[in-house]
Amino acid sequence: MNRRTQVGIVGAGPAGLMLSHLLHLAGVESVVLEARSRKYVEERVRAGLLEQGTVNLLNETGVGERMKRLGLVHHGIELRFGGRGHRIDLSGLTGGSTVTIYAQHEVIKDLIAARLAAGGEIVFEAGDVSIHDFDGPTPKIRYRMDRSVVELSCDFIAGCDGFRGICRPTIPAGALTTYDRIYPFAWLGILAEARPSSDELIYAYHERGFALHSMRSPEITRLYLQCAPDEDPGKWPDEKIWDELQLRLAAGAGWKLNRGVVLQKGITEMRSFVVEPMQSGTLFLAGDAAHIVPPTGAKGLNLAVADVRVLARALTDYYANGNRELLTKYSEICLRRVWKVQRFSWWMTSMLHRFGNENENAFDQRRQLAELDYVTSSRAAAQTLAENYVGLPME
Ligand code: RFL
Ligand code: PHB
Repeated sequence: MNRRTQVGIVGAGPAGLMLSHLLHLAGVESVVLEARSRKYVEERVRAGLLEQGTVNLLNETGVGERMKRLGLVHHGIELRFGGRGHRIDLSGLTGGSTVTIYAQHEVIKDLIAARLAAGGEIVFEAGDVSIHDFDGPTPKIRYRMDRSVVELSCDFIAGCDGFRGICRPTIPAGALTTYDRIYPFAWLGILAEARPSSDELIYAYHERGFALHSMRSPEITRLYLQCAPDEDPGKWPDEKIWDELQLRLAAGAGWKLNRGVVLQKGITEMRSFVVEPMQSGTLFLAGDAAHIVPPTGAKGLNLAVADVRVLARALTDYYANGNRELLTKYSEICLRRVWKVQRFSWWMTSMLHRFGNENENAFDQRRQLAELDYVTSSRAAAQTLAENYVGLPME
């Protein structure tokens, strides 16, 4: 079967769905092809922290209603080290900006509902998706639906299929330059039926390793522990996880972490990765397909949304005015933000984690503590953290 659309989008994550939504609002037609089922993508536990700009965009484009009701607005975060907590006043340091805790899969549900209500098309469980002819003006996406092969012709392809998708690897070798850093640790994350033990997020530097206290709702806590990159979650029974979190997050004698039933457990690898350029002919990469950051700065989802804002604007200008200039500059515009966010995520990661014996010595630990001390005692340093954490302005 052959069919046609203006923009073919591979992947129904935050990048693909937001792009489809923004294009629809600008009168541009798209079809989203997703390898997984709707249920799977609506339940996949991932990010939880939205920058001010992401929140504004969801509100301004009519998909912020549930987020306004269920999201938790945070005005600050806490850095814990040396057994003490130090608050970074995000709002006070940024002229009133905040971050919002609202789970990524809730954003996904809201975007899917909005696309379907507007008559948009998302093909779930699309099999064997492949992309073709993007070196010319009529690229094609092939996929399998039930027993038949479908060919979708389009003007442009948006590769929004995440880090392990097919779009980036289909670009001929040699056309892309890869920048990559793998860290010698990972995060063991849990989602637990436990009241958060603090109103704000806690990032803890501890001699046993990093820990993070986050949340999803007044009843659900999200917690992470630094662990080995090849850690077997099977070796971490729930009690051991709670004991370790208590040790690393403790500040002062009386502080007690609320415990509860562990609902989900998983390992997250820590990596910094960028490809340049983020486009090849009529194929444009966005979100994790083009770059990933270690989660310490809470930036991946927000960066994916920032990319597709730029892409939607460029495509809209092309369809409305026949102007290709923004499309030509897509990669250049995105990469300026991408590298600043890479720098911030690397810096937060380097400041807060133990790097292990081979790469680390007593000097590094003293340096990390001095960095934490500086960030929490100098207004200028705290402001640098805060303006990056709430999200740099869009170009
Ligand atoms: P996604 O979300 O991976 O979506 C890609 C979609 O493409 C589909 N797909 C395919 N579809 C068709 N054909 C194929 N061949 C396909 N291959 C893949 C996939 O099924 C999927 O639906 O990429 P996108 O849209 O670029 O979004 C990126 C974000 O998901 C990611 O950056 C964040 O989750 C990262 N992240 C965080 N980001 C934040 O901004 N704030 C946070 O607090 C935050 N915390 C986190 C995180 C990521 C984590 N993990 C699990 C990696 C915490 C964790 C633990
Ligand atoms: C989360 O809530 O999942 C979360 C929050 C902040 C981070 C990373 C993850 O830096």
